[in-house]
Amino acid sequence: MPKVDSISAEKILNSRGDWTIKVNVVSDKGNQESFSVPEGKSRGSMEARIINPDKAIDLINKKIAKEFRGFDFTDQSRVDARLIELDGTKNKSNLGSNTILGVSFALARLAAKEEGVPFWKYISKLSKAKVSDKKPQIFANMINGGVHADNNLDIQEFLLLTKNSTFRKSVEKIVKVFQQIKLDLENTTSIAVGDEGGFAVSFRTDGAAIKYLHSFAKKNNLGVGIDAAANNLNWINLRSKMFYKRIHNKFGVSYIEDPFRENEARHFSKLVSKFGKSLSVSGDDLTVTSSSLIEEAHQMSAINAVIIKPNQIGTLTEALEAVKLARKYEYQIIASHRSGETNDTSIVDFAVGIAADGIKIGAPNRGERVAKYNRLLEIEGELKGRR
Ligand code: 2PG
Ligand code: MG
Repeated sequence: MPKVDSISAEKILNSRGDWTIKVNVVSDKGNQESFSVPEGKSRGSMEARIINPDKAIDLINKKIAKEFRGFDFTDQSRVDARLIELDGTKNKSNLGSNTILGVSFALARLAAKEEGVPFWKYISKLSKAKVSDKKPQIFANMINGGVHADNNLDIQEFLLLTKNSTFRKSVEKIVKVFQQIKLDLENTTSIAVGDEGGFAVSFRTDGAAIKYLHSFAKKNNLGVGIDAAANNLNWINLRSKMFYKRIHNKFGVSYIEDPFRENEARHFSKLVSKFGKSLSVSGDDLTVTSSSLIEEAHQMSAINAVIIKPNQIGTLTEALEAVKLARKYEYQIIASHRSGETNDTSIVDFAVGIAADGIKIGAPNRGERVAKYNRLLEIEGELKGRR
């Protein structure tokens, strides 16, 4: 059995220019892998706790490296159970979710390398998913607002959704439309982009931004969605409800993430019962990739779609458990990057490996997002045995 030879961590920058950690691992056979930890800005209060990167690095270099030396890292559930045990808290506040996720994913990547398979293939074995070059579809951020952009929009993300296309066709379409929008906006305003690469321009209203995207969606056979990220939205719920009804009926919006605050599950439920399958009501801050919170949401029929972000929960194994539960309830599953990213592309392999229905990787713009678009293209080649 291959064993851990060394684990070390270093401080690197993320896409916001904030410090994060990169975890490097080496096996006793001399194979090496690494993983760089992303960080969200609009976080749910129940997410596992991040700790200061300097402290995380210290813990990895001094404590975790020692604990894992000689450890068989090919059993991911044992790796993650050990990390959880070492932490000893419910919300990972002792070691920090960034510390734990860094080690969990770096060792999973190393196990894939040891087996000589791409990371998505390793994930698909763990999740028992049937991979294809049509899963995930891209939920592309075209316009950024809320806390991710310095404009007048309250809604955080305005998305275009590809439909039933291969990775290459999806990427090509999103890139084409992104360039069309850029050309169009350039005529009237200076172009700035938000944290996830979507245009950070101002519109008369949030509804006007959706109407604008809808015109491009119609011409290009794309869906329209939003992440309201309502924890940061200071609208009264009556206004939100009327707004969601209008954008669904008028502009065909078929995906709404976090339509209400994380403590307002009962309002989520009303949306689900009102629109049924025609609208994906998705939990992000509501469910934070936690099986117990997904279960709670299920008890209340609060969602029919769910965001999966491994760093919200802290280990690969727990993220896969959340996926399993979401599958059992037949939810639409959307794997997601964070707004603070690095060039690490593991989230794309994760999404392909669990055969997610969708993936959020921002716009085809900004290096850390482009890296993920390119990884999707690369994986299509690997799936077809061309690599
Ligand atoms: C979200 C995410 C990613 P953040 O709310 O879905 O798009 O943002 O990483 O800031 O939580
Ligand atoms: Mg969200």
